[in-house]
Amino acid sequence: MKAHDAMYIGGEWRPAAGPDTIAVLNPADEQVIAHVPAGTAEDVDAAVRAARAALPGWAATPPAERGARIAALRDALAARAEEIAATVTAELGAPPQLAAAVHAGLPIAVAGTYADLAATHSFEEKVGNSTVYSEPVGVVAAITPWNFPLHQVVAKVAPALAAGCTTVLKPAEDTPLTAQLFAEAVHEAGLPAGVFNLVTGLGPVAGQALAEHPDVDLVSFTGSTAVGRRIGALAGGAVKRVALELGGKSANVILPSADLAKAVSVGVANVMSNSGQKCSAWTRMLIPADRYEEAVALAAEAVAKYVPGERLGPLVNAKQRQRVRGYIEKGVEEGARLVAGGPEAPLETGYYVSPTVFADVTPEMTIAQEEIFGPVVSLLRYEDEEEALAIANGTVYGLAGAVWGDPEEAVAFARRMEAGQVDINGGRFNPLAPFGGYKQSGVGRELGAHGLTEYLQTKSLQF
Ligand code: TXE
Repeated sequence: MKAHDAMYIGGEWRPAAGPDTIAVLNPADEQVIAHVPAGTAEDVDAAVRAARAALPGWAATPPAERGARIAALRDALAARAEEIAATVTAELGAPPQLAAAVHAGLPIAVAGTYADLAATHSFEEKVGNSTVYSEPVGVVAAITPWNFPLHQVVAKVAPALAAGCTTVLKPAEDTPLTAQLFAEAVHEAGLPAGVFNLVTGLGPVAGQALAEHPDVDLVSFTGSTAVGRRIGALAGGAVKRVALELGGKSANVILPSADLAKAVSVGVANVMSNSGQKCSAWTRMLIPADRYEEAVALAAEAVAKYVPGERLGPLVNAKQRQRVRGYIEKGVEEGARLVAGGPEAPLETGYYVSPTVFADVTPEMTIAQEEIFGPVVSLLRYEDEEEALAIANGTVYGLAGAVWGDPEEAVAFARRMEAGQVDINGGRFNPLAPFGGYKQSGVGRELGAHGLTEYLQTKSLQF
């Protein structure tokens, strides 16, 4: 697989300060496909300096012109769509169809929304005798995970650029090749040198150095709750802005008035997609007690379609596979009923986990409380709506969810859920809708105008 043996800093590919490299593996066959440089604090510092130097010029560029550059970036990504999909398949293991439609297609659409928003957003408003200006926050550090290697990057970098900020990206160590392709697209789109910089490297080294860097004004992080807490504490201590997108344990609430067969099959598909490596996955299916066994049979039928190595890809690495298998074992230990799948590896090679369905899951079980991040769905029963709501809201998380049933009832229920984004009767992805968590799922919102606002600060002039 093609890889740059360098960092993208100040508009050019520069050799890393140190000699260390990171091996990139294909999780489907466990083979090393490339090496990329492991950045150090020195590389991070060079990248932050380049971003700082580029800030005044980019911040002063008229928003419509920033929008035109982002549109060129969108086009450069679109021209590479096939290469992006193939790279995501190689370093994440995503099945080709998913890689093309979601991993390449979705971020290209999101980049397009920010090309438009930069041009149309109102960066100046009159409030009584004041004029309020929305100005860029400054130098943005983006620290991203591996589960959606391009989307996570675009969801941070595109709004930051639209706002007039300059950026330093530290992508996940498992998926740096897609990030390098993004840097190529930035270069081709003709963004000014230093507006976007890429440092590949390990979280505790390059990521930590970036999060701690005194000349970074805002840290936008997506990843584990443990690291998110740490970054939040660092940012708080330094009084700098922070956006955190952390875990989830979303509820898929099937009301008595729902089309049960559809709700169950779409619900299962939602958790199997990307092998369950999705913070918004509807991992807890809430079913009316009198339809419970019917739903269990439907879920078993739906999950059988996800054949490992075909429609179901592997997990990203051995550590994640170990973690997910551990949760499946825990589910069995705590008394949940295994309806499909289990902890045994379905294939000899590759970090695959069997698509797994648990029935008789109760709200306090570990598998109903903690984020598993694998192809595992838990079926819970409820007696009435109040109980369903208590279960839905009964975790520390509050990222996403779904409600199925009569539209009015479903909306009324969704309004009582502690979650940042809820799909009604299946919903449809909207790249302009804000995405982010209530409670411990995070701080801030991504996508659309709300996502843009994260990267702006306001100044008011009184007359
Ligand atoms: O995440 P990490 P991991 C959850 C999911 C998963 C678990 C562990 O439950 O099973 O987290 O995944 C960088 N300072 N999510 O271990 O370590 C790291 O290099 C600064 C949910 O892969 O949090 C990478 O770029 N940065 C999730 C990024 O943080 C540090 C997506 C995420 O890695 C750092 C991924 C440090 N000290 C995992 N340590 C979601 N919300 O979508 C690591 N990093």
